Amino acid sequence: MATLLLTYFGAFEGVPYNPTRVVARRAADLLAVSAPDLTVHLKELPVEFAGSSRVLSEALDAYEPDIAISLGVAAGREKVSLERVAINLDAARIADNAGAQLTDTPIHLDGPDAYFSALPTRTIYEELNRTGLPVELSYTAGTFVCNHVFYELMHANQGSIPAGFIHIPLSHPNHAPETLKQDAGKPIRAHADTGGVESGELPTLAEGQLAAIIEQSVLITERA
Ligand code: PCA
Repeated sequence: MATLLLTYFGAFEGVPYNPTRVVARRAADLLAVSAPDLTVHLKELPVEFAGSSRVLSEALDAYEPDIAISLGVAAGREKVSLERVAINLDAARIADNAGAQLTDTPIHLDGPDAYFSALPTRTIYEELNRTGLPVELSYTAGTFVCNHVFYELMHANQGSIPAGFIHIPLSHPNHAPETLKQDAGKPIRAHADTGGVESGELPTLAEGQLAAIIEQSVLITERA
């Protein structure tokens, strides 16, 4: 019986509502039907450089997953980004949720400059793109907490299990229009550091479609 660790994040500066939480839950619901033999552990990671390392490490120790996928939101992106490269660098113009603002700090002093994803990102991309789903291969997960978690995940597993990171765009409930209504009290801002696109446009995808893309990514990874 295989085990999946699926992590997600909560709110952080510029993103008052993080869609990864609901998408992770909905993906787990889909997997309960499509992969009944898979045990799915959902874990929220704090949007903190140090805190995310600690909680991720605890979750890896506790669950000893066979597959580990971390989800983050990248405001402004149009497609689900199958991240391929994690770099050994924390550098962000915004502070994390613990107030830490890091400038050009290595994640592991003795670590390699970069790790490649250990998910079958090319296969996932080709299979899902063929069916018309909005997915892309991405070569930067930014330099904020998402890249940090991606690097930590790869550093911890050293290729021993399929593990990697997927960025999702902002989302809307399945029935809502495709433009995000800005809540005046809680402005949403895209930061390039966080993998976002600072174009002013904030495209969204339906939560159900995002959940299905994550579900399919897991199923393809299991088969690979
Ligand atoms: N996105 C941020 C951190 C948490 C999240 O969901 C990022 O891309 O770094």
